[in-house]
Amino acid sequence: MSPVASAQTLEERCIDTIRFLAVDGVQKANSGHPGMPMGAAAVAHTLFTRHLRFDPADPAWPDRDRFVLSAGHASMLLYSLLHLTGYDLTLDDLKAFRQWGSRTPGHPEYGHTAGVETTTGPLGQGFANAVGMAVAERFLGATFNGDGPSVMAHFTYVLAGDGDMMEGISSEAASFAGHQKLGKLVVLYDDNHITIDGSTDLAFTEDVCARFAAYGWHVQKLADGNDVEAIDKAIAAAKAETGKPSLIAVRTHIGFGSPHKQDSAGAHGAPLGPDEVKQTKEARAWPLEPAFLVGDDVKAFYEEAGRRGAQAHAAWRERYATWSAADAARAAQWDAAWSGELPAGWDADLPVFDPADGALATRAASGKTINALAPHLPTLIGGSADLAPSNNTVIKGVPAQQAATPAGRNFHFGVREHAMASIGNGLALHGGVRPYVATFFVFVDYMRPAMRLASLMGLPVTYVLTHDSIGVGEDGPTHQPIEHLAILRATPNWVELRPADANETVEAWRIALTNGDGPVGLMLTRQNLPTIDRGKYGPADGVAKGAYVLADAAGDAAPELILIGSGSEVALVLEAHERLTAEGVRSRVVNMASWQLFGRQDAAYHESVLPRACRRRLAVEAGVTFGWERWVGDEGEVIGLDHYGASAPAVTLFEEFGFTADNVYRRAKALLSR
Ligand SMILES: Cc1ncc(C[n+]2csc(CCOP(=O)(O)OP(=O)(O)O)c2C)c(N)n1
Repeated sequence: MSPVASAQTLEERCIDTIRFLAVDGVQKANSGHPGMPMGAAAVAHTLFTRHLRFDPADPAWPDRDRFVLSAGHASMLLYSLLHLTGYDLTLDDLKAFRQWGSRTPGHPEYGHTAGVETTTGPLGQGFANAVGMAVAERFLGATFNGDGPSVMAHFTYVLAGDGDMMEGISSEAASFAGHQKLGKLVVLYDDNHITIDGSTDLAFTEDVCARFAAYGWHVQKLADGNDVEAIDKAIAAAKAETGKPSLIAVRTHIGFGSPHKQDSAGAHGAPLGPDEVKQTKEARAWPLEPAFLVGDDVKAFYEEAGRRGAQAHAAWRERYATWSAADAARAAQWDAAWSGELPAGWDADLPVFDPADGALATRAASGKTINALAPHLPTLIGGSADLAPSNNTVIKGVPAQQAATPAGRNFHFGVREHAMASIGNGLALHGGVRPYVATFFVFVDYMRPAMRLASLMGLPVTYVLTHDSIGVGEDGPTHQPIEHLAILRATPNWVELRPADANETVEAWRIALTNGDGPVGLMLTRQNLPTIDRGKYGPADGVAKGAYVLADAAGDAAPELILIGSGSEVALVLEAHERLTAEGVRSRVVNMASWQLFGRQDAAYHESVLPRACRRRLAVEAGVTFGWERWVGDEGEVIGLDHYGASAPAVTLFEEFGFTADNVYRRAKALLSR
């Protein structure tokens, strides 16, 4: 362990400053996690002052190093360093830790606090986000750098704890990173042997270093988490190893310096308490008053690190100027990619589908759309968790993303949905790329933790979710999503889109790419769907409003019946509508592709689509009826599926479960006669 404070050097006082900012912040809030910041202070200090390239004046500089605090509960560690190095975070902000309206929430929140690269707290997510950031860096470097000065060449660092290492997602992500040989990813593992329940011996006794070595990582082990020189050297060695991602396992001591709580779970998630704070400060020969003490020399030391970063940023700007002058077209692409705006003409080649061309699965229409977009959007990248041929996500004629082909745009995530979704978040967080990820819709169950965070952070990730209902057919109930639409519709800021035909699928992609401030999921069919005759029915771009009138009662008469459908069920509803219309019923068809988008429209638009006066409403969707009462009202009905599916050909399943035009017709008649 380090010498006590009586013999303290400036750097040791810097490190104790971090420790006591965390101790005082948690104590003042009377809530939070002091232990890990105390134990890992020297690790973070060494990284921030000797390696991390950042500019506090411009936290969004594209080529900054990324730092992810995967152990988000140790947020005071990050906030302290952001404050000390000169980010827009004051001492008063630290004093308002965990309070209403503060810039220092309990866990770091992306977009809320300058310098926070991603929202962390759900353990393991930050680790996988960082893998996404590292692969984005490699892709952009390979795509844009060329032979001259590099505009994209940075490292991605992670500080992770035992909890991150226990979570399955970090294993998936580490396996992917090892396979991909992400040489500029450096993970510092805060190996303090303590979690909430107590010692890691209770539940976590594997050899983490051996595991990472087996994944193909470069692994180093440090015995003393306070040995700044050893940490410095290890980070330097990790950076020098460019053919493999690096793990540095650092033996640290949770609650370092606390006489009674060091090395115990008592230091993990509760304030030390006034007595223990006092004794800890005494043990470190730290002044008892004032709390939140930052010495002038300490502040100057950290601000100098920030200034070095500003110089690195200035040097990058010069490189960028030379680089952009060498190839204006390339620079224009770069600028567009980073602005998040779509270049002129991006949608010039989007396909238009004709009913005469025959039926088409919406997954197939999506594949054609991706390939029409790809030449215009050079940083549209993505792929599938080993279902690429089924998800139709491959960009034709370009290589896969691999170590040997780092400019490749087709990602093979392997059978790792959880990490895929989180890596997708990391790609979006990094910036410069437009990511999409894909799997069968039912497997969003394996991705939800990361999807929720994408929604919370407002990340423009697109999810291609095919095989969206019992239309899966023979694979049976394990592969047939039933409740999934309801779950995602309940997720704030997650836009679900279930297009009814090929042309709506094109529009759905248009929405996904222009939505900007949040994730969009496209629920697509395995089975063929007829292409709706847009000469006769409403235009496909109606899906932009979530729900729209696809077919109406003759002569603009007020409808006496509204049939509502989504996705593959819209065709059945249309057929039933035609029969009813032929019998003189004033029927309207509403295509409700997205509750989330429809919910965003104003009351007047809602009234124009679902007039209050028309109470006879019948919704049809091959999923749970949960929530549909919102749209059909007290007097409406729903044809849905409140049980799991079955293994049989899709046509049989639709018939057996009542999803036929005939059944829609009969149920509508019954509703009218009630
Ligand atoms: C997915 C998830 N599960 C559970 C938790 C609750 N939790 C927060 S910290 C923690 C223990 C983490 O232990 P470690 O990473 O060793 O952190 P340290 O004790 O060193 O602070 C747990 C279980 C969480 N934040 N995320």
